Amino acid sequence: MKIDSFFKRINRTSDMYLFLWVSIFLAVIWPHQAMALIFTVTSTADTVDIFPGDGFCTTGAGVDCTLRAALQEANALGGAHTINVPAGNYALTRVGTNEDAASTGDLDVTTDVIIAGAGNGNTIINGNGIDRVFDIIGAGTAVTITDVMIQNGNLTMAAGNQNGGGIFVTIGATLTMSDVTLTGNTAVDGGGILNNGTLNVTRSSLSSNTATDNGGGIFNNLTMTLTESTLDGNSAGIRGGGLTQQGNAALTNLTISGNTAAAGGGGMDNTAAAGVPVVLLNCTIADNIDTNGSPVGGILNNQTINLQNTIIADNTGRDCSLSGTFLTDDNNLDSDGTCGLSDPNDLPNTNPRLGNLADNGGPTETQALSDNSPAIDAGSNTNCPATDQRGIARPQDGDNDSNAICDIGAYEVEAAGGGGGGEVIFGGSSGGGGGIACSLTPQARPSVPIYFFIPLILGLRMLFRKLVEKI
Ligand SMILES: [Ca+2]
Ligand SMILES: [Ca+2]
Ligand SMILES: [Ca+2]
Ligand SMILES: [Ca+2]
Repeated sequence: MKIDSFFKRINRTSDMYLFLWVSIFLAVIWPHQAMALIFTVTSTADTVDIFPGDGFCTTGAGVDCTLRAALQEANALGGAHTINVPAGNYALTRVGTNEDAASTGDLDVTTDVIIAGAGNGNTIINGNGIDRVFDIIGAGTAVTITDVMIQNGNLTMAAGNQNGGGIFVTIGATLTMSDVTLTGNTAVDGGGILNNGTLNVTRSSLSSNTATDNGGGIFNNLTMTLTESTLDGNSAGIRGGGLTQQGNAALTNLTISGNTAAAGGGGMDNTAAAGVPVVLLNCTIADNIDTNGSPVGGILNNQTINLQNTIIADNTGRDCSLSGTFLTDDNNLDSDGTCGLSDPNDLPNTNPRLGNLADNGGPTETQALSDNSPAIDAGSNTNCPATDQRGIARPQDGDNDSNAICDIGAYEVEAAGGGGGGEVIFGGSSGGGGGIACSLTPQARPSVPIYFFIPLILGLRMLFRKLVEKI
């Protein structure tokens, strides 16, 4: 239709006001990009958004919002958004690896998003063996994942990038993960996670993940903090059953237990470059296995690791390799004398009398110290974290001599009679809602597409014409 004839048709006052009102209405309701949206997933189906970028998470099947659709919508809008994922089993079914638009295979995240489940036993995101589960993409992308289980990602059958079975973090991206269980994921390197960016893990369990090469639980290439978490039952076909470590790493209140590697470092393999800080503070590295002929079940260290208040014990073969350097800040314990512990308050060649990995309270499993463990009150209060891995306050007077001193390892024995501290209660799960389709916060507003201004422009033009006619 020609513009002139269009104007002739609508050249009446009522049409003009209609255009004005429509344009004002659209401008008001249209979400602006700078504001954060909150999407609430309403379906466990694995279907795509019908129109990514319109501000609404809608798959076209009724009003359902799926996890994949919510990510597509968030990615298309850009900015920072929140996706609440209620309890349920969210299995990926859209086959297609090496795709980065969240349309097939893994769930690609290219903008800042908080993905909040309803608890790591309730919200289960299942890779279903068709690809990895999450792909965190792009320099500056910051993603937070809480209160979900991530399982059954598998990349070993695919061509292309076969690393990071549960999650892959690209260069420049940041993943912050808390209260997450990551289990049963498989890849070539980094069965659970491969990190090329920044990885922060808190109060999480990485268990029974598999790397056919290195890093069963995690393969870290750049920057990583692991806090109040457990890596257990992970395996590697070559090195680093629990963890392969090639970057900057701060491990605090961490348990690495019962992991297996075929060629060294059942618990952990460290090849960070010289001078890159690798610090283990109040960690317990125990019962890890190396199936190699000259095994190092605990830590295979080819560079430098700084140990503080840390237990390395009961691993098959050797607790530590001889090839690297262990800088100890005192107050460490090993069970076979292989970790080079020589400071006055170190306890080399000492049985820490650890319990088996078990639920001892707190969000993750730990290995308790038995009542007569030599690790009790044998740590240093310098740099001692404010709680143990479970959230129990440190230090406590575990040997009942009226002197509260930090224990060695990730577990703090509570003082008899409850003196010396108490449990620190962490915030609860951020649960997903339910029932209502993709909900927008009232202030949620992406930018207005230019075509929404067309009625406004036409209306103003008509208003101008009317004024000219009256003059
Ligand atoms: Ca949409
Ligand atoms: Ca991808
Ligand atoms: Ca994908
Ligand atoms: Ca103590």
